[in-house]
Amino acid sequence: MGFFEKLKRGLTKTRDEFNNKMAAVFSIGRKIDEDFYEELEETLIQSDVGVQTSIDLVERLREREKAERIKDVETLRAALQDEITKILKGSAEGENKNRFRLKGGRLNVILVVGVNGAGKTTTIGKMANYYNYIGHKVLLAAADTFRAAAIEQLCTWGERAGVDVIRQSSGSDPGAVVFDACKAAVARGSNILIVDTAGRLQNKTNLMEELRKINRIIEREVPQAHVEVLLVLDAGTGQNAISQAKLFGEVVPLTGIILTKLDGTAKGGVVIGITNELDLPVKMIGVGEGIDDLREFVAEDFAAALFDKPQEDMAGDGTEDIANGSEAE
Ligand SMILES: Nc1nc2c(ncn2[C@@H]2O[C@H](COP(=O)(O)OP(=O)(O)O)[C@@H](O)[C@H]2O)c(=O)[nH]1
Ligand SMILES: [Mg+2]
Repeated sequence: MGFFEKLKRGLTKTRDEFNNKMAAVFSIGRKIDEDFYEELEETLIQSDVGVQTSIDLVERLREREKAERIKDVETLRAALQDEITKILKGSAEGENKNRFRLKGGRLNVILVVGVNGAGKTTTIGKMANYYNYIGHKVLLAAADTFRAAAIEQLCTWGERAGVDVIRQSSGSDPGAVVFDACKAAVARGSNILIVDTAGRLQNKTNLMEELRKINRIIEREVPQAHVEVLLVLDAGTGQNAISQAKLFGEVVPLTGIILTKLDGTAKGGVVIGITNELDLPVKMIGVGEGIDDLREFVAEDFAAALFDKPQEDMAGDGTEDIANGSEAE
């Protein structure tokens, strides 16, 4: 299957679902009244946008209807798409915060956090493969030391991607692994160090301690490094993803989100709620289990895809190959 085919398939469920629901609300010639706004709010909530964000969006539309003297639903629909794009871009001023950019001339540490099964290790494998492929010096750290299988899984991805993994035996201190990995990254002149972590939410205190410690070690050992803390969320968990994000945000300074498994769910609307309620940009999305199933998130395209009728070509699919991954400072 070609690249475009994969993209198209990746977002099909979310797109079709959102599309059908919106088509029902914004039916041609419909009057803009109280009933209309109520139905729109309900439909947004049903599309996993989240209660608060749905209310916010409807409020913004009411304001625009008045300010711009909007009389027809077609124009209002375009305004909704516009408001959703603004939310997804993470800024009303036009600057796009979504773009994931590496810093040139120094080490980039990417700390990957999230609950068990969210897709951390898989995503790290995809990222390692991509950055290695375009010529970066990538190193991985197996700091999910709780189960031997977790370490093995990362090593398997490392082999597939052609990237080394710093590891210790299972049960060892994750902080020690990160310490070793920081030293190794500096010694080898790596410019990207990606750290896999455990996500055992059952034991919140331990998890918090572990992540805080890892964060401290990175700050101490490689103070010159640019650090990104990316939270991996399974799109299929819908609104639950927002509470996970809040919890992790209390522990580590999150800089962005990677939303996985968009290929298997119709709940992609959750992206809007996450960005709005947490003020965190979605940086990348996972659209499959394969090594090249990771995409850069493009706000405008994603929003357009939600409103576009399914098309034969891939225009407005909401994704872009994660090209141009680096930027000099
Ligand atoms: N369909 C699909 N499956 C994914 C995606 N990302 C991860 N997975 C699957 O989700 C499961 C858990 O992933 P894993 O990386 O082990 O999660 P971790 O516990 O957070 O490290 C695995 O079976 C992965 O193949 C994705 O974007 N799409
Ligand atoms: Mg894992």
